[in-house]
Amino acid sequence: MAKKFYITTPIYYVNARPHIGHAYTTIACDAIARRQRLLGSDTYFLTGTDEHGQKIERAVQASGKTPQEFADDISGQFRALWDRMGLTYDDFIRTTSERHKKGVQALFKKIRDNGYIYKGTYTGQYCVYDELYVDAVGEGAPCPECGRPTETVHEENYFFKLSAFQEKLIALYNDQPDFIRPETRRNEVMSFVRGGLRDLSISRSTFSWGIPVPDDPKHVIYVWLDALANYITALGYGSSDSGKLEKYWPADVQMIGKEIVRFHCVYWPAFLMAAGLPLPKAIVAHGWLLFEENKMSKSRGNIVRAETILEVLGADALRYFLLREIVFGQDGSFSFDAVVQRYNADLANGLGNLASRTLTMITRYFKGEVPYPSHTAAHTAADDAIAEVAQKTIAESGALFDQYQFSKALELAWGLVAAVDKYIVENEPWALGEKQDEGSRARLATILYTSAEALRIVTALVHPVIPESTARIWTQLGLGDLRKFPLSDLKWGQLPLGTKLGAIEAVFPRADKSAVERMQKMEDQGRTTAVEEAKVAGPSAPSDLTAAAAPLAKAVAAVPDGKISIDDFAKVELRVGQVKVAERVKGADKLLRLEVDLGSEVRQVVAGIAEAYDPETLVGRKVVIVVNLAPRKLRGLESNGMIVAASPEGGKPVLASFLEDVPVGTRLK
Ligand code: ME8
Repeated sequence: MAKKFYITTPIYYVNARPHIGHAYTTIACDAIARRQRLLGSDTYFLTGTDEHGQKIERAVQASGKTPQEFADDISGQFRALWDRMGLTYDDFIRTTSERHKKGVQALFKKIRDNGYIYKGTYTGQYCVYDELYVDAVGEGAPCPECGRPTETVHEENYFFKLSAFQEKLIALYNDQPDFIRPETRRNEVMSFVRGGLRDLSISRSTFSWGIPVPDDPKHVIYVWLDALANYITALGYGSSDSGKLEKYWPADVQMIGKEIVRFHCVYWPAFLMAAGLPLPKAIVAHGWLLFEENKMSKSRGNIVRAETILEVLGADALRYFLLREIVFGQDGSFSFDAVVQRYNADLANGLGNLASRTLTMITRYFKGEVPYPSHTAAHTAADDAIAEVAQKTIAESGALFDQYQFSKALELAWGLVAAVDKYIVENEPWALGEKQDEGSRARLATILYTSAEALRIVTALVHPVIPESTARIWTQLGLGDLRKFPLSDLKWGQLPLGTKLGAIEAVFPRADKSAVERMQKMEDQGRTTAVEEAKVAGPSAPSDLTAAAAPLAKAVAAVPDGKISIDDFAKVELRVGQVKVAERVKGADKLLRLEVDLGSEVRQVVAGIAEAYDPETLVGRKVVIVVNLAPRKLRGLESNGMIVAASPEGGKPVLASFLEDVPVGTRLK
């Protein structure tokens, strides 16, 4: 019977549209799932969206939609993007689906019946951004995880006896050293748990966008218990059909970003233990995609959308870049330049060129049929060397891939591409092609067979990473459907002699210089959609002092005598904000990047005030923000709101401020 293999991504929040950070995790899981299928495993790949909680409820408030309409829209966008990219998930779970709600309630009941849930009172700080109870003191105290202001929660809650699991968790980490990967994350978790675990509040009663607690619907279940349960509710936990659960649970790999390690490596196994369920085999945490040195995130507003790269270079280019360029587990930078460079060097000039020159020569010299290699006189040590490199690559590249070392695995595969390129250059098949004597023909046949066989091997090996283009090369090799190829049997010498090649076409057309520019432009122009996105994400978007003010002036100056109506003025939403973070923007003398607390959210605003104010002097200061301006990007940073200042002719801007104290978030009218 085939070995089963169950892999999951985190389920993504629907407070904003997907960006390449989400694509990164999902692509990595897709590549692993594809490899497992080729190796013959009965594979199940799950992804989905996380749709409840206070963070989503707040995001919805600005949208004029119901929470469900809102969630339907964004969840649909995630799914549509994954489909457009050809990701091979087997199921897409939504936490607002009935099957999930039932499963979560069943899990809650099970844990309660097992004696691990009790009622108590919680007073403390809550970070809505992280949906996390934190150790901090006082309203607005910064969250120790993300630095955003926390809110004081005083509620009667249900509590989970997390403290009862401290020793069991330590034993788990010791007994299963591979439970948390990589090692650095494991060490962090160990020291967190050793530091002591307090019981966890697992219900909320001050808002309603969640799954009701069974038998006590005034409370909704804490969003992380709700969300984590997806990994089993998708398999039918809590339903009458538990076939998939029995077959696939426990998960073989649960892939996450490093910021949600605690939820997956502490809370999740504790919930499972409390419910008497088996634990996943491995939680694998990768690093962050950075853009201009910061974590790419919707709240920072420095995201890049996957669609931009798909449009210009295709899905395989994005997949290859992310898995080749970033050392898995570490943070890695994204730039359009780097994507285009990788694409041209490794795909267009590397694999693409090897495929086209090999297949074109077979067509020209052997009427498009794979030639018979010589085993005697026309055979040389150089041919054997290629076969050896190929065999070694099969063994080593696969092992590296299975250890999540995608970058090294691909580097090795491209080592084979380079070896064959060199082999072709040194053996000059084009010169032999001019000759008709038997010896030359036999040598030419051997060289082209060797090249085609190496091409076949590298194509099969990297198929999980670049599925679309390798499937096309495979068809050009005359080999049919690559998805059905049994990868575990891959070895040198399987290319059937005399195979008729398919139609030959370039798989990776070279990207010209304008590719970078086009992608950058598309990102900057994505502003119409970004308006919605920023409203949704809560934090972040537009302003350089003067540039951002222009569209505003245009919008309100419509009345003939130059006056505007009170209704026009009311369109401009001005609020009191407090600067939490202020820093200079690299390479821009006039700009400061600010994070401004508006009471209900923290916004990123980029403002042209660097020549008038030192960033340090602004932290803690109350300012006036135009809240409802369309977001825009300045120096790659999204600015979401405009800071109000007097701008004397030829002088420096002076920030609007108050003589009396005013609460953060107050509207000016
Ligand atoms: O945390 N670099 O959802 P989320 C790399 N709903 N990966 C990134 C990334 C970046 N810059 N940005 C996002 C949640 N990701 C919860 C999860 S699971 C039961 C609930 C990826 O929408 C990465 O996988 O904030 C990260 O962990 C995840 O998206 C967070 O997505």
